[in-house]
Amino acid sequence: MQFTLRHTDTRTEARAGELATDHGVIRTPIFMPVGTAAAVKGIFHRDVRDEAGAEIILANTYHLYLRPGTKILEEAGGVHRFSTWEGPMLTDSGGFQVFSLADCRKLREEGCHFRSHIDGSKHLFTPESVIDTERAIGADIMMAFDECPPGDAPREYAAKSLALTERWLDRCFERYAQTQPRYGHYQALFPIVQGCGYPDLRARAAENVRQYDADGYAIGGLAVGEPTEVMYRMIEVVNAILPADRPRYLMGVGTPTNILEAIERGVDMFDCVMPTRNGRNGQLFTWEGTINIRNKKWEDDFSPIDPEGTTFDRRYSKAYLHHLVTCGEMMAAQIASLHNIAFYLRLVRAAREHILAGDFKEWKEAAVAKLGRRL
Ligand code: PRF
Repeated sequence: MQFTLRHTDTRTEARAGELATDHGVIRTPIFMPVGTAAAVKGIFHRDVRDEAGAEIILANTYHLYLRPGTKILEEAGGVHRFSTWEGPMLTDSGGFQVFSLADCRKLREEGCHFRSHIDGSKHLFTPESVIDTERAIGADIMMAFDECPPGDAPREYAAKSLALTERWLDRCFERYAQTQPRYGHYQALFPIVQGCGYPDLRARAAENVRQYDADGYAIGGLAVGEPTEVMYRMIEVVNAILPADRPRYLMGVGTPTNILEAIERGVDMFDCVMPTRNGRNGQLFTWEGTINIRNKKWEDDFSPIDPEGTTFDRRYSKAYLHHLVTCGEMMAAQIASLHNIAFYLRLVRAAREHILAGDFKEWKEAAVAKLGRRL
């Protein structure tokens, strides 16, 4: 898996690159829409790709392991063929979902015992079993199995948890080396840096993952309740240590402002449920700030959802979308989700263009001044 840096900004750490996978090239910085169960909620693949311009989507090992299970995925010939998403895909390891969704978790040296949030059945995830499951799913990028402690974890817990994540990482890479991709395309394995809000633990964690000659590196354990300034500081600490010639992926982040701040600090890849989840609740992201389309003030605003949007964003008015939300029409959630995904992709695409043009810093400051407003 080849990562080529096209340009590194001279005044910030921002980078523009290209990550080549067997399912296509991803231009970075990139946002990856979340398709937990191998579907971006409420949006046809065609629209995720052609309308929103997504170049890679993310699916989840925890969810796909529980349903449909690896047997069906293997019979289908892997997740690309099963879902008909033809572009690059990434699977998160479930290390995060097990901790946020599953019931009755028991964390042990060997792995994590949990009960399914669907039917209460008992399961065990180990670093080895997660790699096997990710091989069976067949995404282009697999994530290592980690523990993600809460944002306010005390230092002692954070250090213990990081040590466990590091032992698990070693087992992940060992299993990775012993197994082969099943469906004829290459699968990368990205390690995940943990360490909560403690700069020395983060630095140690970044030094540790560097030892693996990975195709890319992820920063986890952020946007889990810590102050935003702590998150930005941790990104700086970690990115100063991660190899400059590999992509860096900040997991589960965040608002448009968070994404631009992280790009400025040298992050290349992002995923977040915010555009789809908040879209389903009627929140729309625009360059001028966020809109709550449920608000009565939009009932007679016939201007487009986003005048700077694609053909699709210009087609529907705020008043129409307000009406659909009020009536509980399914299309309201679909339009809002697609709009938000398209906006996030335009955001990272614009960041890339400004990095290449050399005026990223000024552009980012002006964008951030408006993005956080509530309209
Ligand atoms: N680990 C994994 N997935 C994640 C996270 C993590 O720490 C986060 C934290 N923001 C989101 N998704 N495996």
